[in-house]
Amino acid sequence: MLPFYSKKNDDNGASDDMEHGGSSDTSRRRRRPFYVSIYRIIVGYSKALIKKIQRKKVNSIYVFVGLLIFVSLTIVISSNTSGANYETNPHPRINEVQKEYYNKFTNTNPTAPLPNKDTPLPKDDLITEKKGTDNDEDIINNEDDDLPPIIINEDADDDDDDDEGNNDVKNDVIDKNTDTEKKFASKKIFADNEAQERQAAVKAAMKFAWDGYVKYAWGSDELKPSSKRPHNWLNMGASITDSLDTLWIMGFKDEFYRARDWVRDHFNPTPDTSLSFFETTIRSLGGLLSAYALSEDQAFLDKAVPLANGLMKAIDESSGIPYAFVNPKTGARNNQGWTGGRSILAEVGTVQLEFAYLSHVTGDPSYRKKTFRIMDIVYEKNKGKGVLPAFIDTRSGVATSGACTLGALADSYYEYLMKLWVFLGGKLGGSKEAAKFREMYDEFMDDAMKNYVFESTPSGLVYITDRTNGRYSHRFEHLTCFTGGMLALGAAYQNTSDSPNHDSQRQFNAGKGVTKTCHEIYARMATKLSPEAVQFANGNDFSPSVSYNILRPEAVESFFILWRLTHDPIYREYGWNVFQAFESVSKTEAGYSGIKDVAEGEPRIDDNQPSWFLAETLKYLYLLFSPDDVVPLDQYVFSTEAHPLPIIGK
Ligand code: DMJ
Repeated sequence: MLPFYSKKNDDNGASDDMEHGGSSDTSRRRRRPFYVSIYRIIVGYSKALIKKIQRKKVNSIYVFVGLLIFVSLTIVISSNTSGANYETNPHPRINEVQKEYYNKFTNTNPTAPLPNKDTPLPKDDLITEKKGTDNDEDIINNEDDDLPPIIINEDADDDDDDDEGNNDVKNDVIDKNTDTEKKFASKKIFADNEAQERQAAVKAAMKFAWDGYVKYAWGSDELKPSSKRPHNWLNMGASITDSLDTLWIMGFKDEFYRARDWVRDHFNPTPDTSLSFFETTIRSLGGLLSAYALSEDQAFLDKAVPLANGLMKAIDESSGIPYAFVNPKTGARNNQGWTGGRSILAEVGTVQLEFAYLSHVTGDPSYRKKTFRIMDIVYEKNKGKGVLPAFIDTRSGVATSGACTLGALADSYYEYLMKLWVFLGGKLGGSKEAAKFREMYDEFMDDAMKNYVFESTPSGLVYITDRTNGRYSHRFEHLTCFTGGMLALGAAYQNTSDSPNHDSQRQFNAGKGVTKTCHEIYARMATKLSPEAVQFANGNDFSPSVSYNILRPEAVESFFILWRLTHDPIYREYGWNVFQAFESVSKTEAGYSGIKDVAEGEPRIDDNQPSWFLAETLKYLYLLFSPDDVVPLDQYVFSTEAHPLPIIGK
């Protein structure tokens, strides 16, 4: 394996220090947790008790006090230690999944020889986009040869006449006669019939998955498609809020309005229970807001506002950093024990698009101000460290521990820095605020490109890995496949006045490289489905290290973005291959299910249809086979849960 970036660098000490628990003054100033003090008292007491026992001087008062302290200590430790209100986490699934990431991805115990700083530098041709590639016909290059290829969709209306008589396409969009809906009336015909057929197949898959959910799990979070039962973990009807915009975009009008009725009549935005700030924001609030943006139906905003007001209580007033869980009614909030009572980078940094859009449509700036402040604090408190450790001290905003990664627990923090810049109009010149997000993103991506991007042997597959205490794990998660689209979009949209000194060409190529790797990971498995994570090793490319597949969207998300940016047909082929694997392996009687091991000849299903399959995976596949003006990238930005929100900047 070879480091992807051609420049040798010696300036990564900051990150390493940080990984050791913080080189900064802030970490030294941190107060000793109170349970450590209690622990010390107990040890002292136990020593005294043992002496008494040895001298046969123990009496019943001593034993009673001892028992009392033991029981109290057990309760204190098991109920978490973040300094907020501690509640038992009512969402075991989130705990399970996140804990699993934590254990699997922070444990560095590589089984194969790993590359290091002395490993030879990469070949130039892998990191330099050359003119004369197959893509040249499909893309319009910037005048400056050093900039990445950018698709200019000037002729979006030119084909108007061509689609006369193309009934299938017209039937495919909602035909209610409002301006908003007209935006989704496709004006361009497909480049070929094949794309149209594939789009129809994806649409049929959505119908099948949705119908199963409606029949067996209506109103619950998710469908168990094999046992045909509901599954709840957020208790917010997650599949409904997550699917609204997909239904709209695909033209499922009746289904969309039935879901709207459920939201209006049954969705409780302020339940008296503990909610995940992040999951509820991206699946419920994001889904409602996107549905509002597309349909302009007030019912969605009427629920989004009280939901957001309750969720905002997760933000600690003094530090400005949110806790992981909040009760929207009482305001009680807490972090989880397995994070050491800390907040998670991806969770604090992946809510801003949703809240900023809410400010835009309500005219109330507080949602935007408070959530943008989170980004400012995290950036300021960790300036110069490069790619950050994934755990954040809720009281200070300092990134304290965990792997430095663009993957699990951190991923969408970086995605949102770039997308906030797009959302605020950065691509077109934007505001100072937009430029600030772009600067943050560029700084992190510079470090990522120098220190986290590698290339495998023998196949030269580009991948991005994580680093803990200076050691690379060389694991690559399916979750990290989103970086393909993020890097490519960030590079293609780069605006020289906002980020003059960053190597967009290299980032664009890295994005393409990662996207190709993600397809390869699907293609090399017996089931043609990607495992959750692979381990790269010298001379052997990769092998699965976490074998399940849970219908995640990140690979098809990157195929979609790269398709829109390059129009290279390879991305449609990639997407079609993955879709066919879902059809042949993951489809059950009533919906689509994750599988337990992608390497098994006869894969066992896990009996869960995650709401992101409807929100993201099928939506991105559908858009991959759609004309460019179906949710055009120059007008919409996709949230991390693939909910399109209109770009509000000029
Ligand atoms: C989704 O909920 C979102 O895409 C999130 O950002 C990451 N994980 C899942 C999909 O894998």
